[in-house]
Amino acid sequence: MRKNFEITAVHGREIIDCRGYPTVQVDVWVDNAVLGRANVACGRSKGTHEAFELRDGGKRYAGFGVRKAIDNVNKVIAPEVMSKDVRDRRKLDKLMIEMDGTENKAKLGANAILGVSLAIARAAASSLGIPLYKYINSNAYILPVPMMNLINGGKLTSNYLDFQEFILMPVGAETFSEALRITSEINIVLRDILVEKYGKLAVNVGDEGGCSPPMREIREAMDMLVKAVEMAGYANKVVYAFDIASTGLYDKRTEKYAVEGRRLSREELIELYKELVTSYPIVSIEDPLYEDDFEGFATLTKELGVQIVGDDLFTTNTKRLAKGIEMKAANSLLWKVNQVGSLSEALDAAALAFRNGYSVVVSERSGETEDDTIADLAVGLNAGQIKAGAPVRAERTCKYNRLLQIEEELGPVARYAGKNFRQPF
Ligand code: 2PG
Ligand code: MG
Repeated sequence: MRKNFEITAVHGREIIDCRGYPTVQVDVWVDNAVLGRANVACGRSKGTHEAFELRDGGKRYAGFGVRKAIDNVNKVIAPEVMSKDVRDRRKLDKLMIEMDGTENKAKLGANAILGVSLAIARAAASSLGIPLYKYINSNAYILPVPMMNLINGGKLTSNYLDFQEFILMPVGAETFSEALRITSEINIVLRDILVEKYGKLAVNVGDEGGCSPPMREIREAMDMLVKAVEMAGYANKVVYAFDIASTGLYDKRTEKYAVEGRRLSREELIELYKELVTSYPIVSIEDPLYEDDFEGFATLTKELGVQIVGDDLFTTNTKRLAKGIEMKAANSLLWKVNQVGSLSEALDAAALAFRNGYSVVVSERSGETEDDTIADLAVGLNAGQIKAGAPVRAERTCKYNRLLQIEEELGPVARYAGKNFRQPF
């Protein structure tokens, strides 16, 4: 049993993410012997209300460098955190938040603070000799349903599909490993039928590893997905979801959404969702409306009767989530640690969601790295759902592969959320 939990070094470095943009990596050492390392992911279709990501500007890396954030880690945060007890995770997060002093972490950068926050959590778990998911929650046992973005559109790729993510959820599997196998098998079939119908360019993939076929129509994408599912023999095990990322489709001036070459009002868009939900077994829709339209979200949540997930709407921020709960806007929180910029605040947002009957979807960013932390966090929260892209490309598969390890490690205790994904415990 370790006796010394003192932080003996904190070191940040600039690395690149899966899109080749720089991001922050932080090493936290405990007792000169135990390392906790974490990378910060980056979004592309970001919410306006996310915490501030500090970038350098200038010529280097086309302005996206993170040397200033790294300096903040090494020269500002490190001296304050050094010699502290790594198990005081919450206290250390609070210290960094206070050092920053701004509402949105604009001074030190959310990317700097989060890098340290996650590395501390990892270092604490390792120095206690337990996996991260157990460190987050000693009663962690639920393996999440993977929300697999098999067809990419919107800002995540360069085709003409307006909706950002066409997602498959293998809720009928018995275990996580079966869920992963089912989705991979479907993805293999999907690639084949896309090539057959649209030619080989159709299986170029978007940022999250999903195919990016040259389609325009939502129903065309859905029909291909459904066909692949049927051909693979899993029609009774799979349901569907969308991330619309609709803020990217919204024109504030005209208050209309650009969808399939039309300009739709909020009401017309809600009608479209109703038709789609009737035509396909769609159980979840993320960001169906513009990020500040709490009222519209409330109407839609009442009328649609499926899981409505707030991503840009809430930005993992307890204040925005509390407003949503108050107004009954959405019924699910998309949970992204870098939207708020510290693990403690993100955990508070998840707790608030659960307390109020909102489900929680742990999510990657489109700009991920080989870091698999969110897999542990999803199990740690017993969240029941994880969104980590298609089951291809290492920055996606590392999360799914880590979940396989966790499932094995938990053994008979593990339970796959399956059809209970909205209320897994
Ligand atoms: C989203 C995500 C991740 P980004 O909109 O949910 O799927 O994209 O990280 O670009 O915000
Ligand atoms: Mg989203």
